[in-house]
Amino acid sequence: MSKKIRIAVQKSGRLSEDSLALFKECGLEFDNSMGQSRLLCEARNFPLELLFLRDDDIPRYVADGVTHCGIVGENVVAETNAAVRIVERLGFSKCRLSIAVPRGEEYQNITALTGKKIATSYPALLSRFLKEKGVSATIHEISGSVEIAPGIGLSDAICDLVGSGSTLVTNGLKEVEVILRSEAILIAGEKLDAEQEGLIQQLLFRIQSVQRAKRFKYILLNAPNSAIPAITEILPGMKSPTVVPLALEGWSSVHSVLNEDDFWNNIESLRAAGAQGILVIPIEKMIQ
Ligand code: PRT
Ligand code: ZN
Repeated sequence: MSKKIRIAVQKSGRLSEDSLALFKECGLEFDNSMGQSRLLCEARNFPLELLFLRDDDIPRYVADGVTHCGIVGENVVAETNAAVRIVERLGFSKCRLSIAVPRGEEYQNITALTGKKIATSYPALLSRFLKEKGVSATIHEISGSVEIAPGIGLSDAICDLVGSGSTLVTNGLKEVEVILRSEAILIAGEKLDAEQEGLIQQLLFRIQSVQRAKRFKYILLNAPNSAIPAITEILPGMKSPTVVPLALEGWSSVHSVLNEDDFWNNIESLRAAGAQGILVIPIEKMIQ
C-alpha cells in the first residue's frame, strides 16, 4: 500500500466547516458524502484521508499515532498537554480562555479571586494560571454550560472560552482575566517517517499559499508616467510592480500586490501620488 497521511478533523462543531473549506482551497477533492456519517474519508487527488472525531480526542489520537495530524483548537491541545507539535496556525476559530465574574462584583486585580470557587472545563490551564499568579482558589470542573454556574449558585466565577463576549453579557458576567488566546492549529505527531513528513510539507506549502493569498490583494491602477517612481515606492509588490504602457501617450497601468492590513493607508497615498482608476482584486493562491 502506498503511503498517505491521515488528518483528524472535528466531526461536527465550530471547527468542522472551516477545516474542510481549507482542504478544498488547497485543491483536495473528496466524495460528496464527506463527514455525514463516515469515520474516514479519502481524498481523490492527494494521498490523504480524513478521520472525523470529537475535538477533545484529537490531540491524544495524534500523540498516540492513530492519526498523523489533526486540526484542533489550541485551547484543547494546551489543556490536554499532549505530546504533539504545532505545524501551522490556521487563523480561524479564534477565541480566548478567560475568567469572568458577576458584572456587579468589584474586581481590582487577580487577588479578588482568592478563596473563590471557579467553574471551568479547563481545570489544567486554570490551575496553572492561578499557580503562576500565586492565587489560591477552588476549581470546580464541569463539562458544559459553564456560564450559568454563578447564576445558579454553583460558583463565584467562571473560566471559559469567549468569542464575541455576548454569552458573558447575557449571563450577567464580565471578563476580568485572559488566560490564553487560541485559534485552530494543525498539529502532528512527534515521530513520523520521512515519507509522511514529506506529505505534510507538501500540504503545508499549499496551506501557506492559500493563507498568504488571503492576506494580500491584487491591485491595478493607471498613472501618469511621472508618478511611477513614487507609486513603485508605495507598492513594491513581490519583486517590483508590473508597469505596462496604456494606449494613451504618457500613461501606464501598474499591477502589484498589497497587504490587506495597510490597505486603506496605501490607497490614500497612491491617490495622493497620482494614481487613478484603482482596482483591487482578491488573490486565490500566492506562491513565493
Ligand atoms: O462535539 P465536540 O466535542 O467535537 O465539540 P465541542 O462542543 O467540544 O466544541 P465546539 O465545536 O463548541 O468548539 C470547538 C472549538 O472552537 C473550541 O475548542 C475552540 O477552539 C473554538 N471556539 C472558538 C469556540 C468558541 N470560539 C466559542 N465561542 N469554542 C466555544 N465557544 C463557546 C464558549 O464555550 C461559550 O459557551 O461559545 C460561547 C461563547 O461565545 P461568545 O461568542 O458568546 O463569546
Ligand atoms: Zn469537545
